[in-house]
Amino acid sequence: MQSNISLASQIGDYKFDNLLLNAAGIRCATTEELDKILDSDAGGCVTKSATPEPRKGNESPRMKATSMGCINSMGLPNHGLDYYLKFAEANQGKNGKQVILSIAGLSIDQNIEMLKKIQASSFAGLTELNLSCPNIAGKSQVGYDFEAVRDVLTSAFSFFKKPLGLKLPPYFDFNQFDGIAEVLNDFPVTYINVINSIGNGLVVDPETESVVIKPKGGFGGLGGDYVKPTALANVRALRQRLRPEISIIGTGGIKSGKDVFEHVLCGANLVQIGTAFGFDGTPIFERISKELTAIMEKKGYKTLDEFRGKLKTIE
Ligand code: HRO
Repeated sequence: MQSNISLASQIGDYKFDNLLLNAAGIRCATTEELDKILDSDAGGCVTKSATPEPRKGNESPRMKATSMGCINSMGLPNHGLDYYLKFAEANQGKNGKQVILSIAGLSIDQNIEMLKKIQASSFAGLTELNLSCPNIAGKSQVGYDFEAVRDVLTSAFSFFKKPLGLKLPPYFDFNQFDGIAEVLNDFPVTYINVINSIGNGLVVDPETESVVIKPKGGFGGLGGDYVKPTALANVRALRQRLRPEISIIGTGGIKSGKDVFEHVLCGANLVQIGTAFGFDGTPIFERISKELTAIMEKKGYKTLDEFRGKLKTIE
């Protein structure tokens, strides 16, 4: 039976037939993996965050699945900006699907250098500037330093005229929600993506009496069930504080249609799936689409707009 329920959404001028995307970093480092996502039910794909040159990343073991999700300290292994930019130029808009190009320089200068290259290229899609990688030893997450965020955006928007999104770390205090929103509202940011993994968690194996990943003494970014309430809080708190023109991608703890429904209720325009996509691969996009459609059907919703941001509070 043909459903009259739509999972279509939009960010800026960019239309997505389905609000589900992969999260940067999971099964998206090669063109083969990216092609697979574009061939699935996802509304588009996001590339592994790129650095100016290819990187091998941190030493293994650098990712460990747990019963509640995963911990990683990959350290930005990637094929370098040229590789992903070429893919993005060739595939953006193909079959009505968007390619989001993710970049994560190790300094402001590297980010500006990459944005200049993207500005000069034929790529006309969305670029996602990752200001929240928790796994580079000796580098703190730019997203926690609001003056540094202001500096990078001031430099970027002095020449970058294409649509720009920002991948942000999780915030935990109302002062942080207020502080980052105040900065972002001063710039023509197209969207934000919240949240990156919760940085510097520690998983302990009591059998071996050891940490489970090698880099940084075992500290790494948490994803999966651990992070959903924090992700929902960030989507909600920032939706309440950002200019309405700034869209929000909700990322964190999504493994079912119910999880997507909750992210949209908090205000997400699109959502990205990381840990669970790592576990299940591309069939997850069809399964979650069906689950979300069933929830909407039961509740009598035909579009995401009918419930987006409409989370109720208790009087
Ligand atoms: O590559 C990584 O270690 C990594 C990145 Cl860039 C990121 O943004 N988030 C994460 O959990 N891992």
